[in-house]
Amino acid sequence: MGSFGNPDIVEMQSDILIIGGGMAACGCAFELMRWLPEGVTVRLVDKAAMERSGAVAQGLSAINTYLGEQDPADYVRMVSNDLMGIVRDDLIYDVGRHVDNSVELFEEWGLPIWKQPGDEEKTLKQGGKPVRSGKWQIMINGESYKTIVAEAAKKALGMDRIQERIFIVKLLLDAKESNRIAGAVGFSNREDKIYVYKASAILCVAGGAVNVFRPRSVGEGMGRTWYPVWNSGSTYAMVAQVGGELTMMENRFVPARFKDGYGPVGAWFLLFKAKATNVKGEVYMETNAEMLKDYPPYGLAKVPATCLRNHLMMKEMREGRGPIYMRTDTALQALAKSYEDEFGPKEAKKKIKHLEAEAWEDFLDMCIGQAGVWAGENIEPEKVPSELMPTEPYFLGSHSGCCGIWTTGPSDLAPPEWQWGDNPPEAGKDPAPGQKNYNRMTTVKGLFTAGDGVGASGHKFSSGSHAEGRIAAKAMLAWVMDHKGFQPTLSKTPQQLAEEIYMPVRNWMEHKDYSTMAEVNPHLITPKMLQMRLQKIMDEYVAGVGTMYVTNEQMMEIAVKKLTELKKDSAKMMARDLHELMRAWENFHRIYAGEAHLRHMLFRKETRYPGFYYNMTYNFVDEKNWKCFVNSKINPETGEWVAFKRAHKDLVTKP
Ligand code: SFD
Ligand code: AMP
Repeated sequence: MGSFGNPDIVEMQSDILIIGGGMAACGCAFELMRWLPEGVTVRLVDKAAMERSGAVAQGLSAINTYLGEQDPADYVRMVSNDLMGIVRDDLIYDVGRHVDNSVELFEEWGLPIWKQPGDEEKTLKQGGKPVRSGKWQIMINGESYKTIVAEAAKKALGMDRIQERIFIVKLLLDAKESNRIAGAVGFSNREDKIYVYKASAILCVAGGAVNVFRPRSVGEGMGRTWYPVWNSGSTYAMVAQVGGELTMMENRFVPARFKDGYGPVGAWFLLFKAKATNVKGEVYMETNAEMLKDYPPYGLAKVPATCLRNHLMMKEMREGRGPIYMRTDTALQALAKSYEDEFGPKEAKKKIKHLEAEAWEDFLDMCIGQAGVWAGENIEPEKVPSELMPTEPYFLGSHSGCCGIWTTGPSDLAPPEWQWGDNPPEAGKDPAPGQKNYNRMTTVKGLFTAGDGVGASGHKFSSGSHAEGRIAAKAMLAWVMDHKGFQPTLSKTPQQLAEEIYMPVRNWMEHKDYSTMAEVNPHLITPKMLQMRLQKIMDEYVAGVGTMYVTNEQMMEIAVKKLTELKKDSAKMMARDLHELMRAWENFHRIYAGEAHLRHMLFRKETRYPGFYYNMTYNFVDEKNWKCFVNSKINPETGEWVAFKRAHKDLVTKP
């Protein structure tokens, strides 16, 4: 039996390894088991418990991608516009044409999906019409959404193929074949055990990155953020460290959210038709509409891009016309009046009660903290408005952001430069022609991703991430079948890997008696302190909330220097128990994700996403020179980063 500081080492091998247990992982697991050929082995490893892990842990109240009768090409147009034109149409179209089937499965597995009057008894598959909150979004009773989706994945895989509460620390390249994935290594956060995995194909789907920037809620509300605190950039960091090409890491998502509780706004804007106003009651989307003309065509679209909606809101805050309010009161009152006019007072009363319940349920389903704020502050949303606030930045590739990893696209849609197999492209070069393509493979052979992992293709949300996991599953099976003879070889022994992982534990054991307090010890840094230092740098120099999302080239150069020092000092991080060991490794991942973001921001000489961040050295959109992907890559041997452009291509005609 292992003990703290002296863990057991367990070696495991499977053809396929899934890292993560979120929406993409569950989709992949489910799809793999539909096709799994005899003799092919699979393993899924999640740092938490699949039933409540990842971004959908709390549940959701809407599924934001369900196309129904709409054309996937229109979906591509919407996503492209929302992300200021620089996206991969092939990847988005691919999600669009597959996503509905995942939603239909969720319903089959027990997820209640709201239906229009008269269609309550019909499933989506039977032609039941969903209640749409917006053009692409449908309403659900989704408190148990993740539980339902995870149950189906667990049932498909069987628990003997699943390991929970194991944090993957790094991916491992093959010792014999260059740029070829061979395995991963992690540790249990419950037992003194290190796990060394070998595999022929790996899906790295550990979600986006939260807590890289200083959150608005600090001491009093530490841990309160909008995106899931548990996702710490592992996807981007681990893939980058083995040389996988990243794309659009300069993109971030700064959602406008209900202040302090981080309650999402979509249902309020789209379903309840609420307006957001400044302190004078002016609708800034109307009074500041002129500003959109600076950003054609994205600003002049019917629905201006998410960052531009922020851009108009932030002007009000900067010029002292805050707070910004979501007018829940006038929206609910207007709906109540329309019920009275249509149904008369008695029937209307019932409907209004139901409406108010829905307003609360929107938060109770996916952001309980916001319902807590309303209750704690005696807010009755039908009577008073609630404050909105732009949050700290997050990195994600599945919601209204598009940072992530550069992958292949579907063979029938992607142009040749976005397809590869055994001979992935080098930095800035095109892949060799005529290769068999494997959809959603990164530029590392055998390494795949999906969901928040795939860059330049946002607005997949929960359903699209699940569908993308399924897409990757099929390609991974093809990869495994086509590389049957592959025997992964690791360049380090399991003992060497274990020593690397337990470094923070060794630090603690060696130096703990130097002082009486862990926080005051020149040899040690607690993960909590290191995280705060990272967040301070990112906040103050890389356009966090502290500077109202503003930075410039000189400030970012300072951040590069500070991050370099931080990285050196991170070798002193300590861990007093397994939980703290996980916190330490989360920070190593956050640092890489933050550094990638910073390096991409420095490379892109324009402000492509006003409202998400402003680079005041180049505070404009430059369509001529910068309508291109910014990609980057680390040399896994030297650790050196390079950033470079890749050409953008529209596959779907845009207005
Ligand atoms: O309201 C490791 N999302 C919404 N999607 C919708 O469809 N509708 C909504 O209503 C949505 N909204 C919303 C959403 C998210 C959140 C947090 C809120 C509100 C409050 C977005 C989706 O949830 C999101 O797009 C998908 O979940 C992304 O899927 P995926 O698979 O890429 O990530 P994941 O589900 O978070 O899973 C990550 C997994 O990785 C594990 N993990 N495992 C091992 N080792 C490591 N080092 C690991 N690091 C992480 C995690 O435990 C998890 O299992 S609304 O705002 O619009
Ligand atoms: P959110 O609650 O902000 O995460 O948004 C949920 C969904 O609604 C996403 O698909 C958003 O793109 C969309 N959405 C949110 N606010 C607006 C808005 N003001 N106009 C159009 N779409 C929106």
